[in-house]
Amino acid sequence: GNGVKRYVTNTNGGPLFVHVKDDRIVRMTPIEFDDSDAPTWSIEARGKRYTPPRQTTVAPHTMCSKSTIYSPSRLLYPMKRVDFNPDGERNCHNRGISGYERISWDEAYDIVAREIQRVKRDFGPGAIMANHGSHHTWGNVGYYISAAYKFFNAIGTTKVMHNPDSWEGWYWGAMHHFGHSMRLGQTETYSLVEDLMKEAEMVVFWSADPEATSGSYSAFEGTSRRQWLHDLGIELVHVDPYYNHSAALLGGKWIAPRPGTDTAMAMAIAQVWIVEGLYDKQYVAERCVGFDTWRDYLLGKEDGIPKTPEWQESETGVPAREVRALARRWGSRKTYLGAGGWGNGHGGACRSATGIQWARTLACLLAMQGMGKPGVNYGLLQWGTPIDLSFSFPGYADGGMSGDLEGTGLAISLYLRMPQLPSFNPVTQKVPRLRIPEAILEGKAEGYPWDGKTIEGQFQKFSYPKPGHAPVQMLYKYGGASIGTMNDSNRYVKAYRTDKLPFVVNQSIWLEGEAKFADILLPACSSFERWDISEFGGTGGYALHGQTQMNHRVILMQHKCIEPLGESKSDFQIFTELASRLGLGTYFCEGMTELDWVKKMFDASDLPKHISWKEFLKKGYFVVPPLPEERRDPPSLRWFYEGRKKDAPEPHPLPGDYTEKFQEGLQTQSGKFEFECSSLKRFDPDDPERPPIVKYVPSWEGPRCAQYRRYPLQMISPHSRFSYHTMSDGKESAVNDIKEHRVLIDGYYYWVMRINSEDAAARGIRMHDLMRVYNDRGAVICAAHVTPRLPRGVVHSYESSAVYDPLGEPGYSVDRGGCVNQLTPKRSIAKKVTGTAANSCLVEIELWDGSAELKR
Ligand code: MGD
Ligand code: MGD
Ligand code: 4MO
Repeated sequence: GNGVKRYVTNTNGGPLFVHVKDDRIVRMTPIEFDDSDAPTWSIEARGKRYTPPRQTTVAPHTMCSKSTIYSPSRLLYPMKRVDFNPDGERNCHNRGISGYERISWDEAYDIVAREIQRVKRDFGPGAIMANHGSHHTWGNVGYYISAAYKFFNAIGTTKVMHNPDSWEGWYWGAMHHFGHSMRLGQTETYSLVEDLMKEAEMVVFWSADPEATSGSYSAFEGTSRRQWLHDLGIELVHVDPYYNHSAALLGGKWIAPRPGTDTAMAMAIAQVWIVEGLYDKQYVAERCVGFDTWRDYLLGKEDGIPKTPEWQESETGVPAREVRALARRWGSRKTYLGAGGWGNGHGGACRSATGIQWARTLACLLAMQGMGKPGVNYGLLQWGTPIDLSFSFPGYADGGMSGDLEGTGLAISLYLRMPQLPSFNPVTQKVPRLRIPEAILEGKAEGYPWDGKTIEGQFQKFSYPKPGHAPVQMLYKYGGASIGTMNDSNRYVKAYRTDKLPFVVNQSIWLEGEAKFADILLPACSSFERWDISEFGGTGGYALHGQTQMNHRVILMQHKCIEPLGESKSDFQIFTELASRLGLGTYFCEGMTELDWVKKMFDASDLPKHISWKEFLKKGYFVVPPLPEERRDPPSLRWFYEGRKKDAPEPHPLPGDYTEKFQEGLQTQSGKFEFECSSLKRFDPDDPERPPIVKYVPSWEGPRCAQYRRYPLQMISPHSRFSYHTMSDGKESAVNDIKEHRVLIDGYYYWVMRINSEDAAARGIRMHDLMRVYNDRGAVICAAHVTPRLPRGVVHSYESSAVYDPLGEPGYSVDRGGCVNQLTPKRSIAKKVTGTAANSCLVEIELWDGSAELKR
């Protein structure tokens, strides 16, 4: 009625009904299912039936979408930096300060196309570097692992090799003990909700705050399930320096080790189990190898130091009796380990200098308790709902229209169902994402790859420049996140402000962060302004079957709810028109519109067996019926525990990665859980940072370091509860009004940093005072949130400010936008890996006197 039309869309924080009047979004709501939608599963546990609510949920960062779509920070027109002349003075050193003028799309395309041709002609293959963020407004066709990959392959680009930042310690560490490389060190994820509910007596949340991070892309789907924990009488423990939102909501015992010291605590737990016989000896004997070597290390036979609860006390600050008590409870109860917000594979502790040790030690703990036994597995009710995974619908990482058979999941998951022109990147030169500044400023960079095909993928060191390739002359960037999300990010600012990078084009929805350092700006529209198709939380790729975080499988038509704002266009459209300038238009889009591709993907899925295209277009979503109870997938790793053939519904690992017989045993050389890792032995048995058995080495940026005297506060910067990285922060978004996110002081929205009450008092700091947070890398102004939810010596701020607002010369002055990643170390977790150690960061804090000076 009254001229309001209801559309449907999907986002990385859940699906939405979008109510539109006169081409303007007026309201957004989660989807409530009706009787025509498929039924909901239920789980019977301990004499009761549990059923999740019949609706989808929405994350805060999605709920504020209206304010980010109509944000004053939207980039609405193609722009050129005023003092950038492609045929004359480029004034690269003025990037970030000189301002923009509006130009036509034609002029913008001409400049970008001519620059692409020029750098290839004058320098050769590799001169164009292409980079994108990790995330996107949603949609399988418009996604970057779809349209952008096709375009970047088509023109030939030096690829920016992302590090596996979400998985870090699991990928570089835990994977060597149990394989699962195709999940980057996360183990199988099937039917664990039911097993936990039926069997577990305790859940240990370790560096896990699913109520803040909601797994990935799954809004509050897990929240209703975790409400059942109390009813089921399951005991909870939270190990986190921050009394996080999950601890606050669910209750339980809170243990707060100093950041980056958890390994010591975990080893002490193992030591107690060994001494008191509280582990599964049969499992360790039959399903594992190398235990004796690790046991000897824990008992002090190697270095004379038994790793007792008393030993760990000086490292972690956690009283020995608490660790001993936890070890005894855990060793005598069927316990789920919820490591990181997914339950396994994530966690802020994996993104620190000791992240590899942490993930490895936790993997060893779970092996000692019989990983795969009923009630003993990874999880915190986030992954593993009993939905039907045999219904085929591609995930967003499965390649979309990219044609990219090498760099996406296309070859495995989609190509045969959705034939398309293949695309190959003729350039094989790569630059590690965390080393972009060095590549540009010093002309050199090295890294280890993110390649999960095999365990050994990560050992293939690469260097920039690659022999015979051109140095990077041009950057094609998607969005403006890096200053808020990468480490020691003043480096990125400096790299932009130099002649060594003669051309930068940024294709972005918002004019924020590093987008303000581009020469040419191409305005992209949001997913609300274009057609697409996707599944709620349907990630695919390395996060195969991420849908099991959801209570229902919901596949969505993403309606074009409104016309693109201003002169913005969809990424697909921009790429099509730019490709046309290079004679590649038809090759890029295959003569199809976005809506044609959406229909093609619909046809490639199992949807047409259940719903017509017309009906799907009209209704906007389809709920996949759940499996009948007797046909549910078996719980993960039960096959391994019972010594059977693998029966998990995943095509991992590669057939050739099995040692004895196909589908028998783990991916490791022995086929068993390896306390002593044969892959690390083969690679470098003498690496002190990653020895074959896991050992405790104190953090290279922590309380044991010399600089701790000058910078006595450990800053952790985990993922924001309210924004999705830089998306929905800043932009005058409604999220800014959440006082835990930003605080309005004297007309400016300041980023929040949490500080222990006594640490604050010692510095004369009170609630919402402006603080200067600094170290040798930079200084950031934050609003103080004084709290008892942190132990002394630890400060907590979320990463990912979208706003970079230097008070003086960019790269050399105080930032009041809140990019705390200006303070985090660029050093990799370990020498022979490329990974972020963002959570190992020493700082000092003082009341801010208004000064803009970086050094004093
Ligand atoms: P995102 O905000 O996901 O951050 O770091 P990034 O990948 O740098 O970047 C997405 C970008 O794409 C944004 O600029 C957005 O505006 C743009 N974008 C979104 N949708 C579209 C679209 O449709 N079209 C176009 N053209 N652009 C679009 C994430 C990274 O941060 C991650 S994943 C992790 S796990 C790390 N975590 C972490 C941490 O724990 N602590 C600290 N201190 N730092 C961290 N950084 C890492
Ligand atoms: P983090 O917030 O980095 O999340 O998901 P996770 O990796 O699980 O870390 C979880 C907890 O670890 C935090 O509560 C933090 O206090 C704690 N922690 C930090 N250092 C230590 C330590 O040394 N020891 C211990 N024991 N705990 C520590 C990340 C995941 O979240 C990812 S990778 C992405 S890309 C998504 N990002 C994201 C987002 O930006 N916003 C929202 N709302 N949700 C998100 N979900 C996803
Ligand atoms: Mo991540």
